[in-house]
Amino acid sequence: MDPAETAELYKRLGRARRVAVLTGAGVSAESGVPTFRGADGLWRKYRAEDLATPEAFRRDPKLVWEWYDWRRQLIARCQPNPAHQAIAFLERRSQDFLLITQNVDGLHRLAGSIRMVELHGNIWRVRCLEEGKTTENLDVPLQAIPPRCECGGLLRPDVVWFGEALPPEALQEAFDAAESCDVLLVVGTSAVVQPAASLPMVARQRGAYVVEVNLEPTPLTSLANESHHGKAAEILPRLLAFDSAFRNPHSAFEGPGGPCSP
Ligand code: BJW
Repeated sequence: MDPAETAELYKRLGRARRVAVLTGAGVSAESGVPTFRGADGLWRKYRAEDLATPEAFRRDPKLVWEWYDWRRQLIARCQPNPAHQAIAFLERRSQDFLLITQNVDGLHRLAGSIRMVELHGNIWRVRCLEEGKTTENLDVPLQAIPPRCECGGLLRPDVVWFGEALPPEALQEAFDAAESCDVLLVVGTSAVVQPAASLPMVARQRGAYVVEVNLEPTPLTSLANESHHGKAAEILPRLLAFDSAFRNPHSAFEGPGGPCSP
């Protein structure tokens, strides 16, 4: 990690009024949640159009639910990792903060993040196709596949599939944050799925300092002010001085820009 870049991020965070973080599947990789793309990604074993589209669900709801039931069982065994914890720490250290996640696993909330929007929904919620009502469902494994609502209607996972609109309020909040933040951290996303992939571009155009953390280069890398390549669970705690802040809780962001909170 380049010390000059770390110092610059520290300075920016110290001065920032608004901080935003965009996360993708890579932030949960070290918790044991598979990513979508890449060598071990879900899309290597499964075809996205067979499982993550409304057409796939209409064609074969049982098949789609079996996949989600398998993923829910896997995620239920996972815990937040130091990357999730460092982001929750950054929220507590920031005046105005928004976490924008594409992940559906719920691990950010378990790590203590509060101010967040889930752009692609949440795997622990279901939606009734008859009533449109959304409810929490934590059954692991599911009691029946496909699960049904009390009204008899078919339930679907409350996630966003390809070709579907994102939750409008969450999307608006995400774009507002991208347009107005001083610093945007982009962690563990391939930055190819729209509209989330546009958020770093918007932030950069509006003058934000954009920092990427990813195992490998992405389409965002050339545009970001800083790119750090490696595991998020190792890089983020160091980058945000989360580990040293545990030893000295007053140290974080007291860099050249002064302490973060007034
Ligand atoms: C690590 C790491 C470690 C690993 N540390 N890093 C052409 C142009 C523009 C748009 C389109 C287009 N063609 C089609 C579209 C639209 C489409 C789209 O963007 N497609 C692209 C693939 C081309 N988008 C949509 O359809 C969206 N809706 C939409 O556009 O609606 C329009 C509309 C408006 C009004 C009415 C109706 C419609 C919806 C997108 C929904 C995406 N859904 C999914 C599934 C969610 C549910 C579920 O989980 O089952 O969301 S797909 C999947 O991709 C999931 C993710 O959230 C999303 C993004 O993936 P992510 O998080 O980036 O993961 P990966 O695996 O891609 O990357 C992981 C990264 O981590 C890698 O870079 C690794 O290197 C890194 N990494 N380990 C750090 N330890």
